[in-house]
Amino acid sequence: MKRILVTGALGQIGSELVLKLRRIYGENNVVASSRSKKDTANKEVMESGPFELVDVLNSQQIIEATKKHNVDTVIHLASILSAVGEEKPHLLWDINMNGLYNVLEVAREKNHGVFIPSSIAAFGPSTPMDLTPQDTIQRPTTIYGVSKVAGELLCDYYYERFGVDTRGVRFPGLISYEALPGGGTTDYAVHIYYEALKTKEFICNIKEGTKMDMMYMPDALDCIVNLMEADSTKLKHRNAFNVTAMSFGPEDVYAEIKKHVPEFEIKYDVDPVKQKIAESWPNSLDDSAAREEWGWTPKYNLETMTVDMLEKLKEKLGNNK
Ligand code: AKB
Repeated sequence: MKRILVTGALGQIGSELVLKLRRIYGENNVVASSRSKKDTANKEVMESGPFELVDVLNSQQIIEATKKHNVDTVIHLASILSAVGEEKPHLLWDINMNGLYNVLEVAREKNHGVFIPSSIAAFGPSTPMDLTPQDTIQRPTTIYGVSKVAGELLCDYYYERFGVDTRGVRFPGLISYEALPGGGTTDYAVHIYYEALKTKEFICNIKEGTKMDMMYMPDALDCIVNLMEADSTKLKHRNAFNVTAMSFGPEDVYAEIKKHVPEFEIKYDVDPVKQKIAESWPNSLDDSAAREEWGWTPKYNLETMTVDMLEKLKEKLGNNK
């Protein structure tokens, strides 16, 4: 990667990824893009290097941005997540599928690489739930999951048929302190940290005992960079690598936070839609293909992530007691 365009750059992943990429590849070589400028967005993402307004539903805007900045890689993050998808399935299909199609078509014409995140949502209730294999049954029951499976296949097709260098991972729930996630099922695992410091009480919308794979954002960012920099000849899977760093339920993350915030309390008020989605996803993934093919290894587990999250959030919330 030398000159990179990031779509959806003001979201949870993009807000941190753009700054990391600019540190590695140079400020002017990483173009942040978004459909609109958000007031709540990290201004540094828009101001520390090139920024373009790109709606992924508008191919012309993608072409203009890639041409203007002579891009060799697009990291395509613009997407709608699982819970919002169940509220707005048509919008999800439009953005997740037509947006991806437009990005892949521009990549085919301009001959550049693409990173596309898939998700644990690409699995469903008939998938083996524990140590879910890399290659297994994929019959998801959410529109988000359906779009992810279709996206994985489309990316494989663009590689096989047109030689587009497509690569991707199946991200688990991502935990971070910079930008909040928007509309996912795993969002509780971010909000719990904020509430532990802000109100010392968290009302959890996912049932006790519901295990899902999770990852701390610094590991997720390394995933993207390391996979995109990996030797192409070593990749057998290319798209949709299982990756994980930890697997936990709400009671596990609560117990870990409580070690640092003893007065913290949790209550449950389960959201049936999110709970059904969570139960349809794996408890834990087998990510050995990513480990073997491009050396994936996470740095953080629940314990070390919790220490870092609480420290960074205390600074952010001005709560240094
Ligand atoms: C979601 O919960 O929708 C996302 C995901 C696991 O893809 N965080």
